[in-house]
Amino acid sequence: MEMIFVTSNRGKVREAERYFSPLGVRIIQKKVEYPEIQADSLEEVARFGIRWLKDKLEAPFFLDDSGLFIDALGGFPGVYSAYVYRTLGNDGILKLLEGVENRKAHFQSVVAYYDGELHIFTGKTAGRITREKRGTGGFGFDPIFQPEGFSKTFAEMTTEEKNRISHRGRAFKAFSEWLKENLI
Ligand code: ITT
Repeated sequence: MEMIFVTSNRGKVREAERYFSPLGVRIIQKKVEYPEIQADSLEEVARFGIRWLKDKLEAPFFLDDSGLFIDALGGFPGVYSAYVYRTLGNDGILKLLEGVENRKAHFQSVVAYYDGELHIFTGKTAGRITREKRGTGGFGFDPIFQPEGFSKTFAEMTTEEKNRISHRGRAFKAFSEWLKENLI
């Protein structure tokens, strides 16, 4: 079967392809910009995205809204992650955390699937912000995020390694289990 993934982010598509192709699901990227509202949670942003898209696209389709939450910054950038990545980038985050001992952070991902009804799948990964960028794989904040229990950053992992433990991989797992029961 085919699944439409509404995203402008090639990195997310690569992870979805690696995750879903062994399950016989072909991922088709659709770049439709949808408004990312200012809200308190990723789930609200994802729900709004679906509400906005559902009259414009033929169902079924899904989207992913993710964020990096840094403990020492009170959860910032969180729902503002895309903006902060564009403006400050990884170097800006490292600068903000200069001299800060508490490096704890987590990634969260909300996958919203719409097939006439809305289905939400979430995943979370705890870790820490490194002192310098490491690795060239992945995308976004991957070079500065080291998941708990691992010595590599996400950017030093293969897509398969990252998928096994990442926020998005975990949300995809819940999504694929639901698909197996309901569709494939
Ligand atoms: P779409 O909304 O079009 O899917 P986006 O890149 O704007 O793409 P998000 O709003 O979900 O996606 O992402 C927020 C930011 O967090 C963005 O800058 C991403 O690069 C970054 N990000 C999301 N998932 C990540 C991951 O797995 N590893 C590293 N950075 C990630």
